[in-house]
Amino acid sequence: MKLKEKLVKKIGPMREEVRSVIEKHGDKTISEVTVKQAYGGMRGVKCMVWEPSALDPMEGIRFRGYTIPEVREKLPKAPGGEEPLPEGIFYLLLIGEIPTEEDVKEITQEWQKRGELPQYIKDALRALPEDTHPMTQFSLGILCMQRESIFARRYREGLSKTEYWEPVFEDVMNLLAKLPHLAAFIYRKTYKNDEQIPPDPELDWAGNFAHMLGIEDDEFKELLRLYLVLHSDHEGGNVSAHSTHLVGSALSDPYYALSAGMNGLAGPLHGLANQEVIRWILKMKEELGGGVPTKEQISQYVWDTLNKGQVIPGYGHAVLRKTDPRYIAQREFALKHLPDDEIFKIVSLLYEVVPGILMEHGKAKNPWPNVDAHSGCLLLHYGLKEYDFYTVLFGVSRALGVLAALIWSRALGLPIERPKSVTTEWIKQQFEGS
Ligand code: HAX
Repeated sequence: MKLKEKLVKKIGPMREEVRSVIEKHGDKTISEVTVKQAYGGMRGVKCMVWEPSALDPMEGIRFRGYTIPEVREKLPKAPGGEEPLPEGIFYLLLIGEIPTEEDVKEITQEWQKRGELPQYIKDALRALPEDTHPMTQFSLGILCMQRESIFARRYREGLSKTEYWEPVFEDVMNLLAKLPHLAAFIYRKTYKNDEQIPPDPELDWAGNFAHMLGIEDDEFKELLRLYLVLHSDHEGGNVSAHSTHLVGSALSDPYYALSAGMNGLAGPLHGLANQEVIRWILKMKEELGGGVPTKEQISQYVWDTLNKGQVIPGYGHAVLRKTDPRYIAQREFALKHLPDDEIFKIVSLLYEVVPGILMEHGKAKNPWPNVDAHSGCLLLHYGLKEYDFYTVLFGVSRALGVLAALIWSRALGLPIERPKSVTTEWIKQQFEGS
Protein backbone atom coordinates (compact mmCIF):
# COMPACT_ATOMS: atom_id res chain seq x y z
CA MET A 1 0.00 0.00 0.00
CA LYS A 2 1.46 3.36 -1.08
CA LEU A 3 -0.04 5.09 1.97
CA LYS A 4 1.91 2.81 4.28
CA GLU A 5 5.12 3.28 2.27
CA LYS A 6 4.68 7.03 2.47
CA LEU A 7 4.11 6.80 6.22
CA VAL A 8 7.25 4.71 6.70
CA LYS A 9 9.24 7.44 4.94
CA LYS A 10 7.82 10.05 7.33
CA ILE A 11 8.30 8.11 10.57
CA GLY A 12 12.11 8.01 10.63
CA PRO A 13 12.67 11.79 10.18
CA MET A 14 9.82 12.62 12.56
CA ARG A 15 11.26 10.38 15.28
CA GLU A 16 14.59 12.17 14.79
CA GLU A 17 12.93 15.60 14.91
CA VAL A 18 11.08 14.81 18.13
CA ARG A 19 14.22 13.36 19.71
CA SER A 20 16.12 16.53 18.82
CA VAL A 21 13.33 18.84 20.11
CA ILE A 22 13.29 16.99 23.43
CA GLU A 23 17.10 17.11 23.63
CA LYS A 24 17.27 20.84 22.88
CA HIS A 25 14.15 22.12 24.63
CA GLY A 26 13.08 19.32 26.95
CA ASP A 27 13.52 21.33 30.16
CA LYS A 28 11.88 24.54 28.95
CA THR A 29 8.41 25.54 30.16
CA ILE A 30 5.40 25.85 27.80
CA SER A 31 2.70 26.11 30.46
CA GLU A 32 2.25 26.92 34.09
CA VAL A 33 -0.78 25.59 35.91
CA THR A 34 -2.82 27.71 38.29
CA VAL A 35 -5.00 26.30 41.03
CA LYS A 36 -8.03 27.55 39.08
CA GLN A 37 -6.95 25.52 36.04
CA ALA A 38 -6.46 22.38 38.14
CA TYR A 39 -10.05 22.66 39.36
CA GLY A 40 -11.33 24.07 36.05
CA GLY A 41 -10.95 21.19 33.62
CA MET A 42 -7.27 22.00 32.83
CA ARG A 43 -8.49 24.71 30.42
CA GLY A 44 -5.56 26.18 28.46
CA VAL A 45 -2.88 23.95 30.01
CA LYS A 46 -0.40 22.99 27.27
CA CYS A 47 0.74 19.51 28.20
CA MET A 48 0.10 17.27 25.21
CA VAL A 49 1.48 16.96 21.68
CA TRP A 50 -0.96 16.39 18.80
CA GLU A 51 0.34 16.53 15.26
CA PRO A 52 -2.70 16.30 12.91
CA SER A 53 -4.36 19.63 13.72
CA ALA A 54 -4.09 22.81 15.78
CA LEU A 55 -6.81 25.11 17.09
CA ASP A 56 -6.43 28.86 17.37
CA PRO A 57 -9.07 30.60 19.54
CA MET A 58 -9.62 33.38 16.99
CA GLU A 59 -8.97 31.61 13.69
CA GLY A 60 -10.35 28.14 14.40
CA ILE A 61 -9.01 24.80 13.26
CA ARG A 62 -6.14 24.15 10.87
CA PHE A 63 -5.62 20.64 9.59
CA ARG A 64 -1.86 20.18 9.17
CA GLY A 65 -1.62 23.93 8.64
CA TYR A 66 -4.54 24.21 6.19
CA THR A 67 -7.70 26.19 7.00
CA ILE A 68 -11.15 24.81 6.22
CA PRO A 69 -11.56 26.89 3.01
CA GLU A 70 -8.12 25.67 1.85
CA VAL A 71 -8.99 22.06 2.59
CA ARG A 72 -12.30 22.42 0.72
CA GLU A 73 -10.46 23.81 -2.25
CA LYS A 74 -7.38 21.57 -2.33
CA LEU A 75 -8.55 18.06 -1.40
CA PRO A 76 -9.67 15.75 -4.22
CA LYS A 77 -13.41 15.54 -4.94
CA ALA A 78 -15.77 12.82 -6.10
CA PRO A 79 -16.48 12.86 -9.87
CA GLY A 80 -18.71 15.89 -10.52
CA GLY A 81 -18.58 16.86 -6.83
CA GLU A 82 -17.45 20.07 -5.15
CA GLU A 83 -16.84 18.95 -1.58
CA PRO A 84 -13.62 17.26 -0.38
CA LEU A 85 -13.45 13.50 0.04
CA PRO A 86 -12.91 12.34 3.66
CA GLU A 87 -10.30 9.88 2.40
CA GLY A 88 -8.28 12.99 1.53
CA ILE A 89 -8.52 14.51 5.00
CA PHE A 90 -7.37 11.20 6.49
CA TYR A 91 -4.35 11.25 4.19
CA LEU A 92 -3.64 14.87 5.08
CA LEU A 93 -4.00 14.29 8.85
CA LEU A 94 -1.80 11.19 8.74
CA ILE A 95 0.87 12.15 6.21
CA GLY A 96 0.81 15.95 6.47
CA GLU A 97 0.55 16.54 2.72
CA ILE A 98 -2.32 17.20 0.31
CA PRO A 99 -3.00 13.88 -1.46
CA THR A 100 -3.32 13.35 -5.17
CA GLU A 101 -6.42 11.82 -6.77
CA GLU A 102 -4.47 8.54 -6.93
CA ASP A 103 -3.62 8.65 -3.21
CA VAL A 104 -7.29 9.11 -2.36
CA LYS A 105 -8.42 6.39 -4.73
CA GLU A 106 -6.07 3.94 -3.07
CA ILE A 107 -7.65 4.65 0.33
CA THR A 108 -11.18 4.34 -1.09
CA GLN A 109 -10.30 0.95 -2.58
CA GLU A 110 -8.55 -0.23 0.57
CA TRP A 111 -11.54 0.69 2.75
CA GLN A 112 -13.92 -0.96 0.30
CA LYS A 113 -11.94 -4.21 0.64
CA ARG A 114 -11.89 -4.11 4.43
CA GLY A 115 -15.42 -2.84 5.08
CA GLU A 116 -17.46 -5.96 5.78
CA LEU A 117 -18.95 -6.17 9.26
CA PRO A 118 -18.53 -9.50 11.08
CA GLN A 119 -21.83 -11.31 11.66
CA TYR A 120 -21.30 -11.53 15.44
CA ILE A 121 -21.38 -7.71 15.69
CA LYS A 122 -24.78 -7.67 14.02
CA ASP A 123 -26.00 -10.45 16.32
CA ALA A 124 -24.69 -8.64 19.40
CA LEU A 125 -26.35 -5.37 18.42
CA ARG A 126 -29.60 -7.09 17.54
CA ALA A 127 -29.67 -8.57 21.06
CA LEU A 128 -29.84 -5.09 22.65
CA PRO A 129 -33.09 -3.53 23.89
CA GLU A 130 -34.66 -1.48 21.09
CA ASP A 131 -34.33 1.83 22.90
CA THR A 132 -30.54 1.55 23.34
CA HIS A 133 -29.09 4.90 22.26
CA PRO A 134 -27.30 4.76 18.86
CA MET A 135 -24.09 6.06 20.47
CA THR A 136 -24.14 3.19 22.98
CA GLN A 137 -24.61 0.79 20.08
CA PHE A 138 -21.79 2.45 18.15
CA SER A 139 -19.32 2.34 21.02
CA LEU A 140 -20.33 -1.24 21.84
CA GLY A 141 -19.99 -2.30 18.19
CA ILE A 142 -16.44 -0.94 18.10
CA LEU A 143 -15.59 -2.62 21.39
CA CYS A 144 -17.10 -5.94 20.25
CA MET A 145 -14.77 -5.92 17.24
CA GLN A 146 -11.74 -5.72 19.55
CA ARG A 147 -11.18 -9.44 19.07
CA GLU A 148 -10.12 -8.53 15.50
CA SER A 149 -7.22 -6.38 16.75
CA ILE A 150 -3.98 -7.19 14.98
CA PHE A 151 -2.03 -5.02 17.43
CA ALA A 152 -3.39 -6.96 20.44
CA ARG A 153 -2.49 -10.28 18.80
CA ARG A 154 0.98 -9.20 17.70
CA TYR A 155 1.71 -7.63 21.10
CA ARG A 156 0.81 -10.90 22.79
CA GLU A 157 3.13 -12.76 20.42
CA GLY A 158 5.94 -10.33 21.27
CA LEU A 159 6.49 -7.04 19.46
CA SER A 160 9.30 -4.52 19.59
CA LYS A 161 8.34 -0.98 20.56
CA THR A 162 9.62 0.41 17.25
CA GLU A 163 7.13 -1.82 15.42
CA TYR A 164 3.99 -0.86 17.38
CA TRP A 165 2.78 1.60 14.77
CA GLU A 166 2.52 -1.02 12.02
CA PRO A 167 -0.24 -3.28 13.45
CA VAL A 168 -1.90 -0.13 14.84
CA PHE A 169 -1.99 1.21 11.28
CA GLU A 170 -3.63 -2.04 10.11
CA ASP A 171 -6.21 -1.89 12.92
CA VAL A 172 -6.96 1.74 12.07
CA MET A 173 -7.48 0.98 8.39
CA ASN A 174 -9.79 -1.93 9.26
CA LEU A 175 -11.73 0.16 11.75
CA LEU A 176 -12.16 3.15 9.45
CA ALA A 177 -13.30 0.85 6.66
CA LYS A 178 -15.95 -0.70 8.90
CA LEU A 179 -17.28 2.37 10.75
CA PRO A 180 -19.75 3.54 8.06
CA HIS A 181 -21.01 -0.04 7.77
CA LEU A 182 -21.44 -0.22 11.53
CA ALA A 183 -23.15 3.17 11.71
CA ALA A 184 -25.48 2.42 8.79
CA PHE A 185 -26.31 -0.99 10.27
CA ILE A 186 -27.28 0.68 13.57
CA TYR A 187 -29.37 3.29 11.74
CA ARG A 188 -31.30 0.81 9.61
CA LYS A 189 -31.74 -1.61 12.54
CA THR A 190 -32.99 1.09 14.90
CA TYR A 191 -35.16 3.17 12.59
CA LYS A 192 -35.87 1.24 9.36
CA ASN A 193 -37.18 -2.17 10.52
CA ASP A 194 -33.69 -3.66 10.21
CA GLU A 195 -33.96 -3.50 6.41
CA GLN A 196 -30.26 -3.37 5.57
CA ILE A 197 -28.85 -2.00 2.31
CA PRO A 198 -25.78 -3.76 0.86
CA PRO A 199 -22.74 -1.54 0.11
CA ASP A 200 -22.10 -0.21 -3.40
CA PRO A 201 -18.49 -1.06 -4.34
CA GLU A 202 -18.43 1.73 -6.93
CA LEU A 203 -18.85 4.50 -4.37
CA ASP A 204 -16.41 6.46 -2.24
CA TRP A 205 -16.39 6.06 1.58
CA ALA A 206 -18.94 8.83 2.28
CA GLY A 207 -21.03 8.18 -0.84
CA ASN A 208 -21.34 4.53 0.12
CA PHE A 209 -22.20 5.52 3.69
CA ALA A 210 -25.08 7.70 2.40
CA HIS A 211 -26.17 4.80 0.19
CA MET A 212 -26.18 2.31 3.10
CA LEU A 213 -28.14 4.80 5.23
CA GLY A 214 -30.72 4.76 2.45
CA ILE A 215 -30.38 8.38 1.26
CA GLU A 216 -29.45 8.38 -2.42
CA ASP A 217 -29.70 12.13 -3.09
CA ASP A 218 -26.37 13.26 -4.63
CA GLU A 219 -26.57 16.52 -2.72
CA PHE A 220 -26.76 14.56 0.56
CA LYS A 221 -23.68 12.59 -0.51
CA GLU A 222 -21.88 15.91 -0.99
CA LEU A 223 -23.09 17.09 2.41
CA LEU A 224 -21.87 13.90 4.05
CA ARG A 225 -18.43 14.29 2.45
CA LEU A 226 -18.18 17.83 3.81
CA TYR A 227 -19.58 16.79 7.20
CA LEU A 228 -17.12 13.92 7.59
CA VAL A 229 -14.22 16.22 6.72
CA LEU A 230 -15.29 19.08 9.02
CA HIS A 231 -15.76 16.95 12.15
CA SER A 232 -12.60 14.88 11.70
CA ASP A 233 -10.21 16.59 14.10
CA HIS A 234 -10.11 19.53 16.52
CA GLU A 235 -6.63 19.29 18.10
CA GLY A 236 -5.93 16.92 20.98
CA GLY A 237 -7.52 18.36 24.11
CA ASN A 238 -11.23 17.81 23.39
CA VAL A 239 -12.83 14.92 25.25
CA SER A 240 -13.11 12.44 22.35
CA ALA A 241 -9.55 13.07 21.14
CA HIS A 242 -8.00 13.14 24.56
CA SER A 243 -9.77 10.02 25.80
CA THR A 244 -8.77 8.06 22.69
CA HIS A 245 -5.20 9.26 23.17
CA LEU A 246 -5.18 8.49 26.91
CA VAL A 247 -6.58 4.98 26.61
CA GLY A 248 -4.27 4.26 23.65
CA SER A 249 -1.30 5.33 25.77
CA ALA A 250 -1.79 2.24 27.95
CA LEU A 251 -1.24 0.27 24.70
CA SER A 252 -4.93 -0.60 24.69
CA ASP A 253 -5.48 -1.30 21.00
CA PRO A 254 -7.31 1.08 18.62
CA TYR A 255 -10.67 -0.64 19.22
CA TYR A 256 -10.49 -0.05 22.98
CA ALA A 257 -9.15 3.46 22.49
CA LEU A 258 -11.74 4.57 19.93
CA SER A 259 -14.61 3.08 21.89
CA ALA A 260 -13.47 5.14 24.90
CA GLY A 261 -13.29 8.26 22.73
CA MET A 262 -16.82 7.65 21.48
CA ASN A 263 -18.10 7.38 25.06
CA GLY A 264 -16.70 10.87 25.61
CA LEU A 265 -18.21 12.16 22.38
CA ALA A 266 -21.60 10.95 23.65
CA GLY A 267 -21.71 13.68 26.33
CA PRO A 268 -24.16 16.60 25.81
CA LEU A 269 -21.41 19.19 26.37
CA HIS A 270 -19.42 17.56 23.54
CA GLY A 271 -20.69 15.63 20.50
CA LEU A 272 -24.21 14.96 21.73
CA ALA A 273 -24.77 18.72 21.45
CA ASN A 274 -25.62 18.16 17.76
CA GLN A 275 -28.73 16.14 18.67
CA GLU A 276 -29.53 18.52 21.53
CA VAL A 277 -29.56 21.51 19.17
CA ILE A 278 -32.22 19.99 16.91
CA ARG A 279 -34.23 18.61 19.84
CA TRP A 280 -34.24 22.10 21.39
CA ILE A 281 -35.14 23.86 18.11
CA LEU A 282 -37.99 21.44 17.33
CA LYS A 283 -39.35 21.84 20.87
CA MET A 284 -39.17 25.62 20.55
CA LYS A 285 -40.96 25.48 17.21
CA GLU A 286 -43.70 23.27 18.60
CA GLU A 287 -44.19 25.31 21.76
CA LEU A 288 -44.40 28.50 19.70
CA GLY A 289 -47.09 27.08 17.43
CA GLY A 290 -45.04 25.80 14.43
CA GLY A 291 -43.55 27.71 11.49
CA VAL A 292 -40.63 30.13 11.80
CA PRO A 293 -40.88 32.09 15.08
CA THR A 294 -40.17 35.83 15.21
CA LYS A 295 -36.89 37.18 16.58
CA GLU A 296 -38.73 38.38 19.68
CA GLN A 297 -40.23 34.93 20.31
CA ILE A 298 -36.83 33.29 19.86
CA SER A 299 -35.17 35.78 22.23
CA GLN A 300 -37.75 35.03 24.89
CA TYR A 301 -37.28 31.28 24.41
CA VAL A 302 -33.49 31.62 24.73
CA TRP A 303 -33.88 33.62 27.95
CA ASP A 304 -36.38 31.07 29.30
CA THR A 305 -33.85 28.29 28.66
CA LEU A 306 -31.09 30.24 30.41
CA ASN A 307 -33.34 31.16 33.31
CA LYS A 308 -34.08 27.46 33.85
CA GLY A 309 -30.32 27.05 34.42
CA GLN A 310 -29.78 25.20 31.12
CA VAL A 311 -27.18 25.85 28.42
CA ILE A 312 -28.01 26.97 24.86
CA PRO A 313 -26.86 23.94 22.87
CA GLY A 314 -24.52 24.67 19.98
CA TYR A 315 -23.18 27.88 21.51
CA GLY A 316 -19.96 28.45 23.43
CA HIS A 317 -16.62 26.67 23.28
CA ALA A 318 -13.78 25.80 25.62
CA VAL A 319 -11.12 27.15 23.23
CA LEU A 320 -12.76 29.12 20.38
CA ARG A 321 -13.55 32.80 20.87
CA LYS A 322 -15.30 33.49 17.57
CA THR A 323 -17.80 31.79 15.25
CA ASP A 324 -16.56 28.28 14.54
CA PRO A 325 -15.33 28.10 10.91
CA ARG A 326 -16.97 24.66 10.77
CA TYR A 327 -20.27 26.47 11.41
CA ILE A 328 -19.49 28.93 8.60
CA ALA A 329 -18.70 26.12 6.15
CA GLN A 330 -22.03 24.45 6.91
CA ARG A 331 -23.83 27.79 6.64
CA GLU A 332 -22.30 28.30 3.19
CA PHE A 333 -23.56 24.87 2.18
CA ALA A 334 -27.05 25.73 3.43
CA LEU A 335 -27.10 29.12 1.70
CA LYS A 336 -26.22 27.39 -1.54
CA HIS A 337 -28.42 24.32 -1.36
CA LEU A 338 -31.30 24.97 1.05
CA PRO A 339 -31.74 28.72 1.56
CA ASP A 340 -35.51 28.42 2.05
CA ASP A 341 -35.46 25.57 4.55
CA GLU A 342 -37.53 26.45 7.63
CA ILE A 343 -35.11 25.03 10.20
CA PHE A 344 -32.20 26.75 8.45
CA LYS A 345 -34.09 30.03 8.82
CA ILE A 346 -34.45 29.39 12.56
CA VAL A 347 -30.75 28.48 12.83
CA SER A 348 -29.96 31.80 11.08
CA LEU A 349 -32.24 33.76 13.43
CA LEU A 350 -30.60 32.09 16.41
CA TYR A 351 -27.22 33.26 15.05
CA GLU A 352 -28.61 36.80 15.08
CA VAL A 353 -30.00 36.73 18.62
CA VAL A 354 -28.11 34.21 20.79
CA PRO A 355 -24.63 35.84 20.88
CA GLY A 356 -26.09 39.14 22.13
CA ILE A 357 -28.14 37.37 24.80
CA LEU A 358 -25.20 35.26 25.97
CA MET A 359 -23.10 38.42 26.23
CA GLU A 360 -25.82 40.11 28.28
CA HIS A 361 -26.22 36.95 30.37
CA GLY A 362 -22.52 37.37 31.11
CA LYS A 363 -21.39 33.82 31.81
CA ALA A 364 -20.22 32.11 28.61
CA LYS A 365 -16.70 33.19 27.60
CA ASN A 366 -17.58 32.53 23.97
CA PRO A 367 -21.08 33.58 22.86
CA TRP A 368 -20.63 32.36 19.28
CA PRO A 369 -21.98 29.19 17.63
CA ASN A 370 -19.92 26.01 17.38
CA VAL A 371 -20.04 23.20 14.80
CA ASP A 372 -23.06 21.55 16.42
CA ALA A 373 -25.32 24.59 16.06
CA HIS A 374 -25.60 23.94 12.34
CA SER A 375 -25.13 20.31 11.43
CA GLY A 376 -28.57 19.00 12.43
CA CYS A 377 -30.56 21.34 10.19
CA LEU A 378 -28.64 20.11 7.14
CA LEU A 379 -29.17 16.44 8.00
CA LEU A 380 -32.84 17.01 8.71
CA HIS A 381 -33.30 18.69 5.34
CA TYR A 382 -32.22 15.55 3.48
CA GLY A 383 -34.50 13.29 5.52
CA LEU A 384 -32.18 12.13 8.28
CA LYS A 385 -34.69 13.10 10.92
CA GLU A 386 -33.77 10.66 13.71
CA TYR A 387 -31.61 13.12 15.61
CA ASP A 388 -30.52 10.63 18.28
CA PHE A 389 -28.35 9.24 15.48
CA TYR A 390 -26.48 12.49 14.73
CA THR A 391 -23.63 11.94 17.17
CA VAL A 392 -22.84 8.62 15.48
CA LEU A 393 -22.15 10.55 12.25
CA PHE A 394 -19.86 12.82 14.23
CA GLY A 395 -18.16 9.72 15.64
CA VAL A 396 -17.49 8.21 12.21
CA SER A 397 -15.80 11.47 11.26
CA ARG A 398 -13.91 12.04 14.52
CA ALA A 399 -12.37 8.58 14.14
CA LEU A 400 -10.37 9.89 11.15
CA GLY A 401 -8.45 12.38 13.27
CA VAL A 402 -8.06 10.53 16.53
CA LEU A 403 -6.94 7.33 14.82
CA ALA A 404 -4.43 9.16 12.62
CA ALA A 405 -3.06 10.66 15.84
CA LEU A 406 -3.00 7.22 17.50
CA ILE A 407 -0.79 5.84 14.73
CA TRP A 408 1.63 8.73 15.30
CA SER A 409 1.57 8.27 19.08
CA ARG A 410 2.78 4.69 18.64
CA ALA A 411 5.21 5.62 15.86
CA LEU A 412 6.80 8.23 18.12
CA GLY A 413 6.83 5.86 21.09
CA LEU A 414 4.84 8.20 23.33
CA PRO A 415 4.63 6.75 26.84
CA ILE A 416 1.66 5.95 29.03
CA GLU A 417 -0.05 9.19 30.19
CA ARG A 418 0.12 9.82 33.89
CA PRO A 419 -0.38 13.43 35.03
CA LYS A 420 -0.10 14.12 38.74
CA SER A 421 -3.20 14.82 40.78
CA VAL A 422 -3.27 16.71 44.07
CA THR A 423 -5.76 17.04 46.91
CA THR A 424 -7.43 20.21 48.19
CA GLU A 425 -5.54 19.67 51.43
CA TRP A 426 -2.24 19.63 49.52
CA ILE A 427 -3.13 22.90 47.73
CA LYS A 428 -4.00 24.57 51.03
CA GLN A 429 -0.74 23.42 52.55
CA GLN A 430 1.25 24.89 49.65
CA PHE A 431 -0.18 28.37 50.05
CA GLU A 432 -1.43 28.58 53.61
CA GLY A 433 1.05 26.31 55.39
CA SER A 434 -0.21 23.80 57.96
N1 HAX B 1 -25.33 28.53 27.27
C1 HAX B 1 -25.41 28.91 28.56
N2 HAX B 1 -24.36 28.99 29.39
C2 HAX B 1 -23.16 28.70 28.86
C3 HAX B 1 -22.99 28.34 27.54
C4 HAX B 1 -24.14 28.23 26.71
N3 HAX B 1 -24.08 27.83 25.46
N4 HAX B 1 -21.68 28.12 27.31
C5 HAX B 1 -21.05 28.33 28.48
N5 HAX B 1 -21.95 28.68 29.42
C6 HAX B 1 -21.71 28.90 30.85
C7 HAX B 1 -21.07 27.66 31.43
O1 HAX B 1 -22.06 26.67 31.73
C8 HAX B 1 -20.39 28.21 32.66
O2 HAX B 1 -21.37 28.41 33.64
P1 HAX B 1 -21.03 28.28 35.21
O3 HAX B 1 -20.06 29.37 35.48
O4 HAX B 1 -22.34 28.42 35.88
O5 HAX B 1 -20.42 26.91 35.39
C9 HAX B 1 -19.93 29.58 32.14
O6 HAX B 1 -20.74 29.90 31.02
C10 HAX B 1 -18.47 29.60 31.73
O7 HAX B 1 -18.26 28.57 30.77
P2 HAX B 1 -17.16 28.75 29.62
O8 HAX B 1 -15.83 28.88 30.28
O9 HAX B 1 -17.57 29.80 28.66
O10 HAX B 1 -17.31 27.38 28.84
P3 HAX B 1 -16.59 25.99 29.15
O11 HAX B 1 -15.25 26.00 28.53
O12 HAX B 1 -16.68 25.62 30.58
O13 HAX B 1 -17.54 24.97 28.37
C11 HAX B 1 -18.87 24.29 26.56
C12 HAX B 1 -17.56 24.92 26.99
C13 HAX B 1 -18.84 24.00 25.09
C14 HAX B 1 -19.05 22.96 27.31
C15 HAX B 1 -20.03 25.27 26.89
O14 HAX B 1 -19.90 26.44 26.13
C16 HAX B 1 -21.41 24.66 26.68
O15 HAX B 1 -21.93 23.99 27.58
N6 HAX B 1 -22.04 24.86 25.46
C17 HAX B 1 -23.30 24.28 25.13
C18 HAX B 1 -23.12 22.82 24.74
C19 HAX B 1 -22.41 22.71 23.41
O16 HAX B 1 -22.75 23.34 22.44
N7 HAX B 1 -21.40 21.83 23.35
C20 HAX B 1 -20.65 21.55 22.12
C21 HAX B 1 -19.30 22.24 22.06
C22 HAX B 1 -18.53 21.93 20.82
C23 HAX B 1 -18.11 20.51 20.81
O17 HAX B 1 -17.33 20.01 21.59
N8 HAX B 1 -18.70 19.76 19.94
O18 HAX B 1 -18.55 18.45 19.97
